[in-house]
Amino acid sequence: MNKTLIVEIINKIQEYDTIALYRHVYPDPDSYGSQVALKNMIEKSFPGKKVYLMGKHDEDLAYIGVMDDPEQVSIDEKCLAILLDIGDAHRVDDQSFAKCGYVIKIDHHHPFGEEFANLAWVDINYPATSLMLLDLFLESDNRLQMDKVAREALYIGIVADTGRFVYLENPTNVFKKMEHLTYDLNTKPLYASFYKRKMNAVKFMGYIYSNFEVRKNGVAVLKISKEIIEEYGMDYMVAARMVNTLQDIDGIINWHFFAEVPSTGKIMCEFRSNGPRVNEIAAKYGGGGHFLAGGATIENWDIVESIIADFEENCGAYLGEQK
Ligand SMILES: [Mn+2]
Repeated sequence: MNKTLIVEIINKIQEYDTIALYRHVYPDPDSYGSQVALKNMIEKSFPGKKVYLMGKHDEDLAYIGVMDDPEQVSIDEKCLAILLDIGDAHRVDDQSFAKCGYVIKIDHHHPFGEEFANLAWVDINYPATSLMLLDLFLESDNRLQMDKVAREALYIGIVADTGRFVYLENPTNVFKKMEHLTYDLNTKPLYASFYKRKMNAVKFMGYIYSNFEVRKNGVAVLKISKEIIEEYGMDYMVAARMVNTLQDIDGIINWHFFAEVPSTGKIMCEFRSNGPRVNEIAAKYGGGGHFLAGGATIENWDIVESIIADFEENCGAYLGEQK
């Protein structure tokens, strides 16, 4: 938590009449929740400001909120851009942020490359950007208000990015703060929306369990061809995001998915680990992410085996250190 940055961020919000909130491509509940919650906070605290939710709308996340129609939005140097849950400039959904007069970034990803925001609050110790926004609120000395819309959005963002609190080493601090969100929420319908699964995705899960390969040094992989994506009626991105279907398998320390993008032939990669870091190998192939969860998009299948070899070597070194 950084009080000076929090004060500076709120000062900037106060200064601008038009504020555009951005997040990463392939949205998840944390990025959506951050956007929706911050919009609510700004509108409740500073009535009259125009706040836009930027990025392509995702129907599966509509229970959290709805993005603005890009046709109705005009971005120029009079706008303040706030980028939420984004490590790198190329991952911002809607590159119009570059036209804004000032750019703030609030994020918990491991940063790659040079900082491009005018003001950046980046802290990889936060398990979710939504939790950073809860701190922004709690440390605002009552300059920020929010209502149920924001509290639900932050709640589901934190639940999602912590894997329902499973990824935390110790949840005490998070639990203490959650009380500021949950005191009058009915979380049951939120979970119902969060957990709802599509029939074809459940059937595809059967494909995952039957077809993953176990490689050297505790590395499990699944290659998903465009034919398989078609057969199951899946979206390649949704398929790749189901990577954690393979977590918690005895003897597996890395589990990675490679999904072919039907329209381009590129391969979307998702890397997961319960020990050795994946982010350096992800960066080597043009990707990024967190220490234990990252991804990349690569040109074609030819590169996949060398990525797997890198992970096998990385896991081998890790296993050697554990002895
Ligand atoms: Mn996040």
